Amino acid sequence: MANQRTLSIIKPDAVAKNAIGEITARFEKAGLQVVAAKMLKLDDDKAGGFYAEHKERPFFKDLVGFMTSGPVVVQVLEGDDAVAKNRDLMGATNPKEAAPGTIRADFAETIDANAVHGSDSPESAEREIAYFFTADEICPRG
Ligand code: RTP
Ligand code: MG
Repeated sequence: MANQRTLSIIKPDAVAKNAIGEITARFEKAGLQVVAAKMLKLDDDKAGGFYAEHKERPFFKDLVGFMTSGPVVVQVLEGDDAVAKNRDLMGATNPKEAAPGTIRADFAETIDANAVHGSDSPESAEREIAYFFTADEICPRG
């Protein structure tokens, strides 16, 4: 399986629950390495730009409002099949439909405040990583 990178965001609800460590431990235990990380308070432009693909959707305003409601932790995760592996760890978008043992099942209650974001394809990952990190902020272990 190819080595890959993906972008993860621990969203404001999970940061507020003091779950940064527990969520990051799940990534690490699954064999993903954190190769870049920062904590940020997003503004409307940064959050809206990140979710630009959803601009015309009815939930867009609420989504931006939620993502700017508190600090987030943005990480680049690296490992075999990182994009799909992270999506598996996260579980379904709606926590009520997320499989037991997934991050969203364990840390989220609603589709609006669903604990984590993960890139949905290698192409999205490349774009999303560049949206938050410069090349010199990424530190592969070698
Ligand atoms: P994310 O981008 O945050 O990782 O989530 P995702 O791929 O699982 O879901 P996506 O379709 O990209 O939606 C982005 C975020 O928008 C909110 N959403 N609300 N009310 C709704 O029907 C609805 N649908 C999506 C969710 O918070 C989702 O994470
Ligand atoms: Mg998405």
